[in-house]
Amino acid sequence: MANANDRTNQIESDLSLEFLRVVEQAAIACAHTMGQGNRHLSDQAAVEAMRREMDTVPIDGTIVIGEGERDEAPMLFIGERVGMAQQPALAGRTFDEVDIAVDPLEGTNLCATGGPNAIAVLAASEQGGLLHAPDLHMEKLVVGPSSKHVVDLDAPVRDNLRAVAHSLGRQVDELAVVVLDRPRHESLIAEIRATGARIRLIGDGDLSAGIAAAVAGSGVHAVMGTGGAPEGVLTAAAMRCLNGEIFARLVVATPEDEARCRAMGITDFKKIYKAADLACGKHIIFAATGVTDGALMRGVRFFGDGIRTSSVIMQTDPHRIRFIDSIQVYPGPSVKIRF
Ligand code: VTB
Repeated sequence: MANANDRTNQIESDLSLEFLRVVEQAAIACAHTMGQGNRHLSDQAAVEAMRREMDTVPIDGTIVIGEGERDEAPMLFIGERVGMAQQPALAGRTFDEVDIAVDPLEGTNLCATGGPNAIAVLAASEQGGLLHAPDLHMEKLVVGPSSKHVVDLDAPVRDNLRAVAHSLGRQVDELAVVVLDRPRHESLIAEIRATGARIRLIGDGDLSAGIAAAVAGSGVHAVMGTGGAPEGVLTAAAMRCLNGEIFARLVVATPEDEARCRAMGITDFKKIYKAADLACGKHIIFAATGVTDGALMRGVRFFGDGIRTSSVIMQTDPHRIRFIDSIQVYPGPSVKIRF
């Protein structure tokens, strides 16, 4: 007979596939808007599709990182309850309580312009397993498994890059560091350039870049600089699965920022968080589908006979990473599928 642990694993492994279709549907919906130049339209398409699909997942879910607080966002707002437990017809049935962090379209501008690395993404854990982070900026340093014990958020850039290069058995000028292209990173970029390391400046999407940094062979060795805190929590969930690391500190600049932190239970504004702090859950699931082509996942392809998506599903328990290539086939007798 299955013991309690087996049962949890069973539930989780089933759920990871349920979450796969949630991110697939979000990606497909917004991919239809690729290049239309309307980031709000792209985002809305992803949010609506994700919300709809989420309610068919057998969970009692709560959004802990979402599209903003209730009055700002009509759907997938922080605190919103999602999942099959919300269906009146199923009242009385019990479902696992799951906390969920979503970014239905990470890289709205990337999708709107057809740029690379837009993804639909979510992370889930047992209750309390994901930090309720306010939508502030966050300083971040993301590295893969080989480099996670040799870097420090407060160390000079030069020291960190030397350490990363050494841990990867290469020269500093053989590294590729991803940095968001923002005026606030002017001095960071100058410091990285001074070391000779190569830089890939990106318009958006430090989450995709963070995932890539933790996967050998992706061509990304570190992500540096300040991005969004919600993306930081999602990155942390991915790091828990990939054995990489994120070092992160909230940017709390004003009394209003402080108040927003306090409202979420955060009182230590200087704390350097690691993946296990931002995503402390025992059971973490991370699911992402490519919207546009990226380092790890291809974008959504519409090919006449169906729709092809490329996704990654990762979980901590059982510890498993799956790269998934799905084809949704249109009805018809002469449909052709290619390998
Ligand atoms: C980054 C980036 C995101 O927000 O986190 C960024 O990775 C941070 O905010 O794709 P700023 O735009 O203020 O720099 C995004 O661009 C959008 O969520």
